[in-house]
Amino acid sequence: YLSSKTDLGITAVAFSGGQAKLGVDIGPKELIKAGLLTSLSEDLEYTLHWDRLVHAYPDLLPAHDPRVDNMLTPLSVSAVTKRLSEQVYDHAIQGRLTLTLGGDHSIAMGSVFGSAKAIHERTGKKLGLIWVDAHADINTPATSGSGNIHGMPVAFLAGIAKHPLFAWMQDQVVGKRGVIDTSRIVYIGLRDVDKGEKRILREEGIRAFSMHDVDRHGIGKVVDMALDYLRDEEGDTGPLYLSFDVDALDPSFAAATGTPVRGGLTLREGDFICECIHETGNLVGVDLVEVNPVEDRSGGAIAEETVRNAVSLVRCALGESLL
Ligand code: B3U
Ligand code: MN
Ligand code: MN
Repeated sequence: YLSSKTDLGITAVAFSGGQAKLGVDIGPKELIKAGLLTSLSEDLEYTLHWDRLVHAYPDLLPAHDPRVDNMLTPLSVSAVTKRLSEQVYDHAIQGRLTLTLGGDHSIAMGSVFGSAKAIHERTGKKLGLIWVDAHADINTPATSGSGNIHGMPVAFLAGIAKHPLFAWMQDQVVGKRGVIDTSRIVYIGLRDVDKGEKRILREEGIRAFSMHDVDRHGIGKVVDMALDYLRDEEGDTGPLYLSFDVDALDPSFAAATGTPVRGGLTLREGDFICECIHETGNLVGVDLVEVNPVEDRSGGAIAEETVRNAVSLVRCALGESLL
């Protein structure tokens, strides 16, 4: 589904407006400082297409951005994700693999939208979305307890949630309802899912592998089941998008994040998921989000560890472990 296996389109997004804690906006800078991009070009031999900017989109952020229908800072989130969707689209329409560094998880509304649109135009195929996270991020504005939009991106992408402020997401409908069909979403790592979200998952019949499933079956079986679920009769998964929230990892591996939840994936389990998705040869886009270096009261060691592990996840998704 890509025009080359080595062209990588990178977008770095310094955005924290999908939730309330400052610091997640410096995630991309820290990932880059830790050598992520040099290792992708030097070790993994990708040709990087990067504007060398970490986008904060100051021109898009309104001075006044009050709560609307229970959504916090909706104007900022909508404007930034719309712009990001265009940036990712511009990479993806040229057949590049895309990598988007966040930022909080609301940015996936833009990155996944841009990728899904480009892939559909290029190949006629619908994107499969693998969402690795402690949380389901499928609240609607009505079900959300926090009002934080980083808890809602899947609902908007699937068209379960719709809102006039996010009308741009309905401009070009690739799927039946939203840009991603609910039948092409699969979760891994869930362990902190709100009551309203559980109801949505059940009603929509969305495939989700919780930490309970990881314990029961082991990560190998879970990843097999997740990929099998997306396969067609010929065994093809179709184009795959990996949206990885670093809080899917256990806090012992990734505590520098806004909402750490105990009982998560080990680093190896996280890396393994990424490796298996790479192995399919069908990966077209990756997000790595919710690294918050400020969420560290240890003087830096925890943030450094989280950043290092996040770098490992991305490297594994991009082929690090191939011999
Ligand atoms: N489900 C809660 C909490 C949450 C979602 N995503 C994160 N936290 N990182 C919410 O606010 O929607
Ligand atoms: Mn998330
Ligand atoms: Mn999360």
